[in-house]
Amino acid sequence: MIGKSILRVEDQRFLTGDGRFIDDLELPGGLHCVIVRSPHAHARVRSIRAPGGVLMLTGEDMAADGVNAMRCGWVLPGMVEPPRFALARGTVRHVGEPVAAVFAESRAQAEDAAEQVEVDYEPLPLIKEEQAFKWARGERAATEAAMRKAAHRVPIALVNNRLCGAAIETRGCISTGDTLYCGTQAPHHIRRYVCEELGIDEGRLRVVSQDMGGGFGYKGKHYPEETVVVWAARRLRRPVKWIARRQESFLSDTQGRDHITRAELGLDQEGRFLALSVLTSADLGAYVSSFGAAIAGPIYSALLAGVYRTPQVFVEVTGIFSNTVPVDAYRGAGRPEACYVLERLADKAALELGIDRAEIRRRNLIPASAMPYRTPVGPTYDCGDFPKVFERALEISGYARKRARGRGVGIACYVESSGVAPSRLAGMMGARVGFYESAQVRVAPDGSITAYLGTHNHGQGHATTYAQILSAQLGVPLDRISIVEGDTAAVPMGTGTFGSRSIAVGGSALHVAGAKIIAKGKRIAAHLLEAAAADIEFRDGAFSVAGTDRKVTFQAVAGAAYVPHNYPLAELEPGLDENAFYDPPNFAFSNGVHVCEVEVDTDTGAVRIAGYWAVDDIGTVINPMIVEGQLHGGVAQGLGQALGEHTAYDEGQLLSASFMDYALPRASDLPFFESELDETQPCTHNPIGAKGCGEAGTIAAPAAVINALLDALDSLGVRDLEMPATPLRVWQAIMQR
Ligand code: MCN
Repeated sequence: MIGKSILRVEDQRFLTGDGRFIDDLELPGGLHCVIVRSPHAHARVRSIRAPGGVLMLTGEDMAADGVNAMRCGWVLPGMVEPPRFALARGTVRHVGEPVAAVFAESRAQAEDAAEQVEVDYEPLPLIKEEQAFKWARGERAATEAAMRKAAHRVPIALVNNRLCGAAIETRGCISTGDTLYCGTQAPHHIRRYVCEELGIDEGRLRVVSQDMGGGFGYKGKHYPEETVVVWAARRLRRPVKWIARRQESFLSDTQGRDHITRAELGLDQEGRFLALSVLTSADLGAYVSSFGAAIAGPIYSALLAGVYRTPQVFVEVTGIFSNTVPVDAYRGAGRPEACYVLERLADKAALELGIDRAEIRRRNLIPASAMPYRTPVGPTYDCGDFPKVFERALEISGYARKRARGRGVGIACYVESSGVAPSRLAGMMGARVGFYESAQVRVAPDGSITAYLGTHNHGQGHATTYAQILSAQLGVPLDRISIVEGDTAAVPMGTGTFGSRSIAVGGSALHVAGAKIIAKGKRIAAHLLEAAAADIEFRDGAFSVAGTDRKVTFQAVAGAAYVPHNYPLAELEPGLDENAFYDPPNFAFSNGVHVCEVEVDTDTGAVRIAGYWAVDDIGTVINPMIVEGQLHGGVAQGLGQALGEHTAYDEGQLLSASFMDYALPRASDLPFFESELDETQPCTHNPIGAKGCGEAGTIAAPAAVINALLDALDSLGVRDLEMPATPLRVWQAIMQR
């Protein structure tokens, strides 16, 4: 079962039109809610008025009900956290900030009513350089000293463009007051935040998140509308439904990336890296969203050693506020930004020192023999054979091949902190939540199994891969295993799906719960077989007495557990139902090397991806087909960042609020990807040896593409290109050289 490309069991539902998305849900007697949003980037709200007959609630009503400010999930030491309310109280800090909620019997009526709301704003100047935090990693003085001794110093200035997510279904929240239905990647976290704000016991709110057309990181965060609909449903004593219009998504979904970085690499005569210093300014938007600060600070900075053996690395991140939509996780979350800095620098250094771009990397890769390897920026990599993966990627991509004019090739090596996260480490850096995962394995009397996990499946194939893990462990056929996620009433506890954590953390919790099932099953089997528990073996779905042919099936043991007529009741509870919480001792360090070949039309600046090769080490692979799909999706998003996507603001006004302006890649823009997995380095600290794969492509692709483009344009004298490298930008770079 482990390592088999089993077709995704969940797809039948989607392909036959049986998906149940958030907007499919209609609650009898429900009201439709439309949010009135600020058209100003920064303003004082003087008054809000609605004509008679319009049912409207505002921040003042929330304040009168004692609703607390929104909570963010991770607060860095010394961080400034401007109070953020689900409905604005007094000021607004970005276009799209919720100001009032209007309710009516139909969506159309609510839209009309919202247009009648009159808000008197006093526009304020945009905030400038308002600092949220400073976060540093590594030794500043030692890095400066090493830099001074370097034979070569290579500086670079980079922009990591701001992105936004684009799930097929927009966000939505529906509440009865006792239950919140919403498309979220982290139902238990959302329950906690909403309950804290409304002052209700967590046991009294159920959060349900089913099909939602993708999440991409941004649906894992806490949003104002979640609190608004639960509060309004309680106050109005009617169900309340809010669904974002697409344009509203651009104005209210958290956005991603947005770094400005100046970095310098010091090298010796032979091109060996001696010191790296990185200064980054990270725009957090108007408020600190759930993990916005953590991604810009700890998560990004921890990966700035990358796959390289640089003895001194110093990183300083300044988090700043701006009058824009808050920034938070977007697939990759901090890791693509780190990879981009390192890989652009490696190429620039190669060019300046006259060393081949593969060769300069080869001279600096951390060898497998150095594992476990402690980086100067915090993490200790437990395993990985970076040079092996590297050489293989060069080989399958034909890196050394001579290329036609107008073509270029680029390399990007990455290492990723998947399997987020050891709770203790996160706590030391300001996290307000834990990062374990929980799994419950409930065996029915007939031997079939339902497993409940705190992660969330929104395209990753969990219903299949989790079942594969259990099937391999317990010998129960796949079609007798059901996976339940996304309902706080069914799943005892959970953290959610983000940071490519489900397999490494959720899968491990599942495995630990499965082991408890086997341990208890052995005791039941020992009783049935009249043997000592220590003599019972479990293999191929049956319990047997070691060295004999006496055995009892898993199904028979399950039956005995629930019909305990012949059962050791004095020493064992009936039932076969086990729970496990798994908190990872370390991150799972997925790594890989991606190579991209591009072809540039130098007359128009149009770029075609001519080839894309990836070799990834994600430890033990559960389902190669699903993993390949995850890698493809990730690469597609990474190519989107490199070539087309950009969230543009002008004086606080969003210029890219539709898909006419925000250029997602299309299928016809993408090549066939060639991907290989190296399974020789299983994760050393989790029971299944798996590392995450859900973000890998997004991390490596932008750097691989831009490096390839600069290679293609090298003979034309182009030395720098900003993302997204649209045809206009490429053409301008050629003209301005
Ligand atoms: N897998 C495997 N073997 C491994 C690693 C993973 O078979 N060694 C399988 C897993 O069992 C799982 C899938 O690959 O079915 C992804 O696992 P993992 O890497 O643990 O990532 P998560 O399930 O935690 O997914 C999160 C990740 C993130 S952070 C974003 S954002 C993202 C993504 O996955 N958003 C997605 N992939 C997405 N895919 C779709 N279709 N839609 C999104 O919104």
